[in-house]
Amino acid sequence: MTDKQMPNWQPTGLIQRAFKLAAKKHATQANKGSGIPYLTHLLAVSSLVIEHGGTEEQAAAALLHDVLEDTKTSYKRVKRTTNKNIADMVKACSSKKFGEEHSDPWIVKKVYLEKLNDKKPNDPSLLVALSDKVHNAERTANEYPKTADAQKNYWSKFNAGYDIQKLWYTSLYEGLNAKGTLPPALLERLQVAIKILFN
Ligand SMILES: [Mn+2]
Repeated sequence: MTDKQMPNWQPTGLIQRAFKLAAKKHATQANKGSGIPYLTHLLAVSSLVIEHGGTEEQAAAALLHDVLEDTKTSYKRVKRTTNKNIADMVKACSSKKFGEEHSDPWIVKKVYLEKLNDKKPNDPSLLVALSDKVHNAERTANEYPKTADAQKNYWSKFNAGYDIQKLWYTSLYEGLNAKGTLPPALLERLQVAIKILFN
């Protein structure tokens, strides 16, 4: 007799293939200002997705969520390696690239926020997007300096400064929260990190 509970899902090969493609495509990238492989972010986001009830497809999409935006990989390649559901989620998580004429970092963010607001509440990419924002915000909060001067200065290493980052994170939180379908515990983690960063 055992009351051992089985996992909600078993890997079918999708998540393994997603990992293999992500590890290969992001192999030369490190987190901002460190030698830590970028793969840590992808694993953390996928883990958050799984911890909050995500499916294997959502977990696989999390591993690949930056592959279109940050590497030379096509939608077709993602779809061929995994499937259409996953490729569509990855595409939904990507910000559109603009040419030099749109170097204003807010324009890219504004387009992403508009796209987010148009998404149906049951869109499977939303859990991946929220997990991505939670990991970014918590990682930033963990390395955030203690003094006000150093805090303002901290944002200079990002393309967008303090004011844009604040508007970006608060708009993201509001947009994701408004869907009414995402795990409250995960939304709260984003809110807590935002309070630390932009108090
Ligand atoms: Mn990301």
